[in-house]
Amino acid sequence: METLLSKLAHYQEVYTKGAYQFIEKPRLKVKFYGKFFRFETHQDVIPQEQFPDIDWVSSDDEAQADLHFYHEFDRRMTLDGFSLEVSEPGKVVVTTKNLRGFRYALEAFHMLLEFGEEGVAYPLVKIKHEVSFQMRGVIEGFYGVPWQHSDRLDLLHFLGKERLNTYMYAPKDDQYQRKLWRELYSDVALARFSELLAVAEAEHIDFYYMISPGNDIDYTLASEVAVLTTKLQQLIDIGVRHFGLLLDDIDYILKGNAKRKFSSSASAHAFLISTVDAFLGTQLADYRLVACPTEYDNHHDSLYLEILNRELPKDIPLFWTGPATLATEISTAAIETMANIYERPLVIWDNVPVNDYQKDYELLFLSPYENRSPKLANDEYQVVGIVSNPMAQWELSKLTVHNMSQYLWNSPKFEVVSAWDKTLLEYAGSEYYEALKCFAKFNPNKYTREQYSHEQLLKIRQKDQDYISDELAKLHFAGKVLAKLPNEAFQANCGPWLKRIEMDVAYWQVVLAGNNTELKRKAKELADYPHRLGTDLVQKYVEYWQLLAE
Ligand code: LTM
Repeated sequence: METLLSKLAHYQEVYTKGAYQFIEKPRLKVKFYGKFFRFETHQDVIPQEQFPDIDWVSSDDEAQADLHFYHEFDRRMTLDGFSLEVSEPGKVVVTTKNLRGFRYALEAFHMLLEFGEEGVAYPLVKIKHEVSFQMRGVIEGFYGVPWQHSDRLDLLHFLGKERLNTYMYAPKDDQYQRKLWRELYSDVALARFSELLAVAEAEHIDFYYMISPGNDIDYTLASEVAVLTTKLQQLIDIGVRHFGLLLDDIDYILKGNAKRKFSSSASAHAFLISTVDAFLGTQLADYRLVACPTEYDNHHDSLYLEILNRELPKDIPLFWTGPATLATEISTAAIETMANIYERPLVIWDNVPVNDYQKDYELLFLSPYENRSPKLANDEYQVVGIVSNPMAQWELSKLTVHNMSQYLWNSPKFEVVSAWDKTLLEYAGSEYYEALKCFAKFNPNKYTREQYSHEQLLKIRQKDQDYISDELAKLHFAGKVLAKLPNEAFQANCGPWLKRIEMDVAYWQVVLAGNNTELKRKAKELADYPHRLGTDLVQKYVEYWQLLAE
């Protein structure tokens, strides 16, 4: 009973007395009744590889089924939610509003089945889950070298596994996305997009193509709009149905003709977004457009937001990053204020764990998804969803994104401390868990938590060298353990920081030895090394005691 309930703990409603049904067969024969759409068969909706021990059948003459499995449609359910009932032996009923919800129900069903030597057992149980946020995922929206194609493929599988449903392609330094937005993609680039789209579809992920023409588009010229829509047409032609128009980080002071034609930059932006929306409407029966305003991180009203909101169709969602670009927190009070200003669906572009600002690329941000109100999902705020903008190091970003996925799945039940421990354990396995926990502690996200604990600062002030030696010894050991973690992508991402640990440990020995010339030489060597630990105890100690000034 305990294990069943703990296995199902991430679902909102679970009802069971613990009664089990047992079938003395090594394989199950399950008859599928697809009532969700006409002619639905198990081949349409069930990935066979997920259930190697089940023979699914849907034809009428297969009477000898061990289980009868019904899939039904219910329009009142929430998107991606499901209910699963095994209320009588031999009968499973899954009800959903969409196929993604069905996929999640299948996962739950899979968890229920216990295959053993003697046969298969399953409990009588009722499960119901409503996902907190409709849109859940990642925006590749950072400055710097964009991810590799292989990273993106890996990301799409990861999102599917994490029950996330959105990937937004918006790398600031894909020249064709921003600086050279007018240029068309080559056939090779389009083939890559097609491959991403195919994987996204298989994983039930919405693939968004985002474009950023705001730096130099002339809002007054029909020819400019035509260039933009021709570019979008390329993506439409290969099957993209979700788009974004990004007007962040641009100079929005109107110039020349635009100044005469539009009363404000907000009007120009509303015009462009509406025009793109209308264009998509002429090309696609079913599409989605989201837009990023230039003022995306307000914690107050503004003339820009007032005009944009007034002139833009109400159903187009706008991005908000929280009350700061790199938001320490997104509180209930903050969303309440901005929901009243946006007065439309909004998508939170959450700049965690991104490390592209100023010299943040020298750091890793390995922190939980924290300081986000559990009430962001409340209907009255119209938050459609949240997308995380990760680090250039995709593999290491998985930690925060995995943690975030738990919040997005069930925000009222999200407990950050236990969820983070679980995240680290699931990622690293028990052998590497402690090491990863220690390493992560030394690489906090400086926007959501302090880099030094109160205790660490106190010990430095007390000149407690033993404390620092102990802390460094733990980190050093953790680094050595992690260097053996069998994951190539992890090693590639982490390598430079594991080396930095070695350098810091050697530096500390020089500090302890008190050799001033060597100290200066080492300090220079470290300053030139482009990777740092956020919690840099040695550096803090050297600064506090002004050892380099002597
Ligand atoms: O946050 C937004 C909307 N735009 C940019 C991002 O592209 C960038 O990654 C983050 C973090 O530096 N800041 C921005 O302003």
